[in-house]
Amino acid sequence: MKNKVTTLGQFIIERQSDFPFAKGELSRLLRDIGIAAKIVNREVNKAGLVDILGEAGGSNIQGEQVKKLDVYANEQFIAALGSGGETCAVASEENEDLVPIDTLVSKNAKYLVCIDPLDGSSNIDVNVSIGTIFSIYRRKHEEPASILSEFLQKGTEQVAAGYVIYGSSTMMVYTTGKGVNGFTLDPSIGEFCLSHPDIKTPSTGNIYSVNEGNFKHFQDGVKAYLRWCQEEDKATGRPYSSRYIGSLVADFHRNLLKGGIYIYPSTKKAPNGKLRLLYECNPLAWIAEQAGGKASDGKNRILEIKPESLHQRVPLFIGSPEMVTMAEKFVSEGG
Ligand code: AHM
Ligand code: MG
Repeated sequence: MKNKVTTLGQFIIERQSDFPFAKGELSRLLRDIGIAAKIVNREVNKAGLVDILGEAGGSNIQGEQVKKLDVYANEQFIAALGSGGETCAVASEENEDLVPIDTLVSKNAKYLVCIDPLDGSSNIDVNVSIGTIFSIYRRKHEEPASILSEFLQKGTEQVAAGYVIYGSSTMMVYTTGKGVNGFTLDPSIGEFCLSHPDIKTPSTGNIYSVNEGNFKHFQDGVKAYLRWCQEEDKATGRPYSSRYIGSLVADFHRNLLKGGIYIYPSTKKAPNGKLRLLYECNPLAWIAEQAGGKASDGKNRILEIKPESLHQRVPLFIGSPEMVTMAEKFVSEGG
């Protein structure tokens, strides 16, 4: 007999009782994100047809403007969140300012969404895995004037967070604070199906992921940690393997399943690193922790950093807990 298939929609309904005070709004919001992800997935899959359909940013054979995929993804997610009616504003990597959702259905919406609609910009046009990252907060006050400050909640206040990876298969992975579950898109039925229930990350691994091209610009503690990763040591399985795709979601996802550490440290040019706290680091940090992993800026827990602005950057050390702890030790000792 075939195993029972659980779709994302069924799973969300089954888990609704995890939120005894919610009336199904968060479930509907997650479902809306799943629908937008499928639409974006369709376009991402067609990206290889640029010669036929027209290059992103240029025009197609009908002379129509072809949207860049990241712009397209942003519009799709914002439209899905807008028509769903549960979101009152969105903070997106693609928009300098907050995007208020002002529709009749969203008048009393309770949720705020932070999103990186299509992460891994350098990989979008070259058929390499990319992703979407999202983070959801509950509104604390009703006054419109407070919306910006409500987006600046610590990561510990997230009510749901997840990512979609557009890879060799497309997956959605999310948490609502009760573990992490992964769903693989079955294109033949157009549904995300539960494929990775209750994901747990190994406590240690043998992969380190960092842009070593920037090595010269790293602080001494990070350099010392990377040299340590490359040393030979049978007991800890070193030297570790270096794996770096340059798409945060893809690098994070692989390390989550196999064990490993992803690092985007501060550099001389970028003292706060590159990645954004609200829609890149916080959601992945919560997923990592929910899977038994760890996420830090080299010193402090990512989820406890109080954001000061929407597009704030922070250094990121994330993955298997023992590896992140070891990297922190090198950083604190300074080399
Ligand atoms: P993006 O939001 O412009 O795509 O930048 C984020 C990406 C991450 O996905 C990736 O891990 C990192 O930037 C790679 O940066 P670099 O090319 O500096 O190594
Ligand atoms: Mg990004």
